Amino acid sequence: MKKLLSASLMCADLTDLKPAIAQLEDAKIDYLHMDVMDGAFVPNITLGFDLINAVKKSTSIPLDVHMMVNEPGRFIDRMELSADDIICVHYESDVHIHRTLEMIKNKGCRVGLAINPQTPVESIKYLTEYIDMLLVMTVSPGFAGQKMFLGAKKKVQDARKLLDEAGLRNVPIEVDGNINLENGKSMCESGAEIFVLGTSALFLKDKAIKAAAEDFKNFLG
Ligand code: S6P
Ligand code: MG
Repeated sequence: MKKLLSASLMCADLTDLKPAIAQLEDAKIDYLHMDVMDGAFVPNITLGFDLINAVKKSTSIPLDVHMMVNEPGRFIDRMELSADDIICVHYESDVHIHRTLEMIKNKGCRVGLAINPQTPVESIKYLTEYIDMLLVMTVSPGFAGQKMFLGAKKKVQDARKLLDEAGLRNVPIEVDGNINLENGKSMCESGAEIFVLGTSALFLKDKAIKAAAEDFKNFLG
């Protein structure tokens, strides 16, 4: 499966998004990763639905919306998205998350399911047929600039095995949190196919976005 890059927009210059999005288009980034936080499921508040809808209208890059909010089903209707866009919700964020996965499918978007570092991959065993993507968090969600948790590599391997055994080789694994040039390759070898790039690999002080994206792609080979 082709390796895809998803740029974490909360790590861009939030006072000047248009040039950042133009650079991401130029760099042929595959997705814009939009982090939605509610100050309850995670201890931070980030991008909101008005911004998501505005960004959607301003670019042809598909959106990869990562909902870090309690009961995300309450907000699915707030987003004006299309069939290429992913809405990803956390397994831990609703006791009836299966219903939310169906809501996303009925809306006509791609369905993503995310799991926190401590959530066993087996937790999602009976939900795999409802999803188009599995997001394995490689940090505890809430903030950019954190360090990858120690079990991340093994967890991606276990997640890939679970999906393959379910006959779902075509369901990609996304990794999010501290993905960089050092750990990118082992994430890739472990079975990750979509890489969320933030402060560790794409929005860097000493390198332009396009050059950083190219370095990461070349590195993966
Ligand atoms: C974190 C969020 C992520 C971050 C991304 C930032 O809760 O879901 O998408 O934006 O991890 O990248 P980095 O390289 O700063 O960790
Ligand atoms: Mg994220």
